[in-house]
Amino acid sequence: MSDVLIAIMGATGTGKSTFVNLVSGSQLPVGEGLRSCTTEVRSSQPFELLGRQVTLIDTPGFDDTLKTDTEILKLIASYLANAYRENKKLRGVIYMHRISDFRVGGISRRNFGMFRSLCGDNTLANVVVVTNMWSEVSAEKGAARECELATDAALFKPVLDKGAALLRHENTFASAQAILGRLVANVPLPLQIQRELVEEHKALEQTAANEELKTQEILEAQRRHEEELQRQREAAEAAQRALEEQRARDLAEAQRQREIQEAQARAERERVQRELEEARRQEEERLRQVQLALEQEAAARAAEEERLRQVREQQAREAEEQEEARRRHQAEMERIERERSDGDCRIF
Ligand SMILES: Nc1nc2c(ncn2[C@@H]2O[C@H](COP(=O)(O)OP(=O)(O)OP(=O)(O)O)[C@@H](O)[C@H]2O)c(=O)[nH]1
Ligand SMILES: [Mg+2]
Repeated sequence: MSDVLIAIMGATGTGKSTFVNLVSGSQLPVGEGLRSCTTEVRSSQPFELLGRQVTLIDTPGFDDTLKTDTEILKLIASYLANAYRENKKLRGVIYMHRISDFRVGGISRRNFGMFRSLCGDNTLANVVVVTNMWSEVSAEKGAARECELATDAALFKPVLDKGAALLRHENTFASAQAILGRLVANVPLPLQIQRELVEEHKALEQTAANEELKTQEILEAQRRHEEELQRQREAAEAAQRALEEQRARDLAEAQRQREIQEAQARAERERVQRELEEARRQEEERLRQVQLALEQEAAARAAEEERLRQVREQQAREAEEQEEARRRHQAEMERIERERSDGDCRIF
């Protein structure tokens, strides 16, 4: 029988089953897609390490895609309670965390919260937080994140302060063995959930883990509610934006239409203006022509009057000359008459 029992916990897809298979030679199913893979608590085949028989307990992560958190808690809690009742005590608990996660999001935090409430504070000396997937990040980034994780009061700092260790898993057999080597010689300690269920005979609903689950569920409901509110806010903002964009487009279109109409009106005004100009110019030209004709007519009339005046003068002159000639002729005739009369007298 194994004398060393070590549980592996952590969020789904963090490499728990891979770790178990690597070091124990088991063939537990390993996930490939995004779906959770391990949905039951499974034991590895026992293997020898440092002269001891070791069995690893692979657990499903909370936030499983197929099971609710309550179902997962029931599975893990009943497995651990049964093991404890059978006097199979845990010498260690490993919490797996991907160093490649660039953000420790809600799922990781919830899983770690559940992990803490399952373990309690008194067993933290037997806990190792294992970071893996180091091949997925640069050494500098990984080291910086490791430092952040170790000093984050909402994450690993409290457990490290209370005796837990933080170790790197290099995804090699030797690395896995080295991690387990830190745990195999531990004094077995009951986890909080085991004490509560077995020693204190609490119902699962009365345990700290269940309490944590409820808190997490409330937080999750709040988060979803806030997400929904945010979604609605964003939808309202998007609708408002769309409305404003439409209004801006309508305004721009109205402005464009106004400009077109103004341009048409301006062109029409200019056309009328040009026609008026042309008509005025033609009228002026016509008037000028009329004026010219009148002037020419006046000039012709003046010339005619001048000609008539000259004719009249000529006629007057001729009349005068004729009168003069007549008078001279008459004077001549009178003279001749007088001379003849005078002659006649002398004859007598
Ligand atoms: N690069 C790298 N990949 C790993 C490592 N460990 C596990 N993986 C990969 O991560 C994926 C998930 O591994 P699993 O062992 O199924 O993870 P799990 O924690 O058991 O997941 P669940 O059973 O769903 O809770 C698989 O594709 C593994 O090949 C590691 O150390 N480095
Ligand atoms: Mg698994």
